[in-house]
Parts: sequence; structure tokens; C-alpha cells
Amino acid sequence: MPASFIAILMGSDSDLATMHATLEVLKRFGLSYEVRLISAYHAPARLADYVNDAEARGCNLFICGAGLAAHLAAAVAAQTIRPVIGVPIDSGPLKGQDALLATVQMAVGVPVATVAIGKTGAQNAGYLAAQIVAIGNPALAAQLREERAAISDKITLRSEELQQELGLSPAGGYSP
Ligand code: RP5
Repeated sequence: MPASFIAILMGSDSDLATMHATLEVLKRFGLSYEVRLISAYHAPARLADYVNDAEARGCNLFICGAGLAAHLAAAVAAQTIRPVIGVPIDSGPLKGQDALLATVQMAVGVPVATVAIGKTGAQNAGYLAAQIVAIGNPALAAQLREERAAISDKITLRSEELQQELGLSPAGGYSP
């Protein structure tokens, strides 16, 4: 692993389908990461050992995806003062509402930056991680700004196309 990296943890193999979205964003921004399946319930000692070891090897940020009564991000946050981002996975009968509350409702002094439920949250976990790393990385900051500008340009272009498609005036109006 390089000098600094991001650790992606999941409570179960079943979380990977959602967490792939995080990996894709991190890859696009050229960020190094490693991935581990570690259950906060089934392997609490292994989880603590991993967090301490990862931090010693240069992990600067943890992203944790878990569903149901999701305690993974909390258990990681309890072991480190590195930023922890929690992704509530939309699994189980409550479709991630349970995981959202379990992940976001942390005690004072042990925060978990909680993103949206499911794939959108997994993507935003990648963006948030990139933005945190970009504080000390001007090239990455420029890349993030460029992507936002490109999205903004795309919306403006689509709005202009809509005027044509809907037969509206360039100002966007309709008069009978
Ligand atoms: C959680 O329970 C995992 O994070 C996963 O989202 C959920 C279901 O786990 P499996 O039954 O698929 O192992 O701990």
C-alpha cells in the first residue's frame, strides 16, 4: 500500500454490490484504497486490530458500509480519530432506515459522517473522502472542481435543448 490510503470496510459480502459505487469514485480520483469484510458483531477484536494496524500503515480515512442495526462505522470510530464515513446499506425489511439511524446517531465526541442510504450514499462517500483528501492536495481539488463545472455545464446545455424541444422562447416562456 502507498504512504496514505483509504480503508473501505463492509459488514458482509452482500454490501459489496452497493459499495462498488464508492470504489468507482475513488478510482476515478486516483485515490489508493484497500477493502476488508469485517463484522462489528461477529469479529469485534479483529475489527479493532485491523483499525489500529491500518492507521499505523497510513490509513487516513475509513469508509464503512453496513446494513440492519449497522454498528460497523461506530465500532471503527471508537478506535480512531481519523475521519469515518458511514454508508447505510439499503438491505433488510426496513430498506436501510434502520442502518441510517444506527450510523448517524453517534454519541458526542465520536462522530460518523453519515451519507445517504444505498448507492447514492456510497457514491457520496467517495466524493466526501476525495474532498477531505483534497484539503492537502491542490491537483485533486482542481479535479473535483472540474467535475462540478462539467455537471453544471451539462445541466445548462440540457436546459437550452429543452427550450427547443418544448417550443419555448429562449427565455423559457410560453405564451398562447
Ligand atoms: C449487516 O447485515 C451487513 O452489513 C449487511 O448489510 C447485513 C446483512 O448481512 P448478511 O446476512 O448478508 O451477511 O451486518
